[in-house]
Amino acid sequence: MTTTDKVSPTAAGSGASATETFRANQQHGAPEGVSAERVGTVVRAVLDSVHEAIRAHRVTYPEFQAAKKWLIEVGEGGEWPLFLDVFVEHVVEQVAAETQQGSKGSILGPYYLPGQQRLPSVAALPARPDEKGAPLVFAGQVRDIDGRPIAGAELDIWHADAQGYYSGFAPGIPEGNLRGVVVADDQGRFEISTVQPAPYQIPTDGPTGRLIETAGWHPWRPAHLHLIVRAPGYRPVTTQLYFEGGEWLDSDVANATKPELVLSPKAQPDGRLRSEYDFVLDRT
Ligand code: MBD
Ligand code: FE
Repeated sequence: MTTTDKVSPTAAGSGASATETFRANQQHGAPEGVSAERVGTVVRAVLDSVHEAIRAHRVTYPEFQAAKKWLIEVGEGGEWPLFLDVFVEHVVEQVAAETQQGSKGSILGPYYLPGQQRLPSVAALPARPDEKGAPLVFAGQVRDIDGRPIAGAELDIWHADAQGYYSGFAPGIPEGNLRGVVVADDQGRFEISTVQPAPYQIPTDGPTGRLIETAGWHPWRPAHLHLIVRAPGYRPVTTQLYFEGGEWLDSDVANATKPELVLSPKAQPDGRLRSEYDFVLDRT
């Protein structure tokens, strides 16, 4: 059964679909690259900081029980991928970025689906006949850190629609909509036609949304394109690109924006918005 067979009609269902997707993409057996020693060290440090917060803020029994109830609900609602990618992944990405040259990365988030349609270097992402949103052309070149074009580099791209919904994680959107793997030409060039996505709102009817509301934060991410750019012999770059002047750009709930990742699309004579962005990959 695929994820898209079980899309829930509620906004919070996107969390549950993200949990299924995460599980489906994990290797079976012991997780690779995770040692028992590190579990002891890191979990100890996390628990120590929880204990410190309890002491510093004089956390009470009713508060402890409320926290336990909420944690159970996050699991039952399948919102752990959503919660962890929104509130934790950006720091993991920062640490990982310290050892990688080339284009800036950003977080993967919960809505990546592997195995999408492969498309030529000049292509339109699969879209509905009446797809809403301003037409957008996204073009550029993939090069190595010495400036040489990388022929046949893949741009695995996915983004929300003009209502802020992702195919595979919201009802009524065709499978694979606004997703694709664009294969760059022999000069590493690509030109992708799509539509401008809307900002993304964390579902307000689930436990993550209720926490955000209760804490008085906002549930928004600025509009963004997701990309994984890859080529054999190079370290893949997982990133996101944002839009100049976009709402929530300076207060992303997921803390995943960087100044280098902001596009400035210009209107072309044909009325479509166009943005250029080049990627640089680091050798493995
Ligand atoms: C998103 O669309 C997203 O990109 C992240 C990181 C978290 C939640 C929703
Ligand atoms: Fe996203």
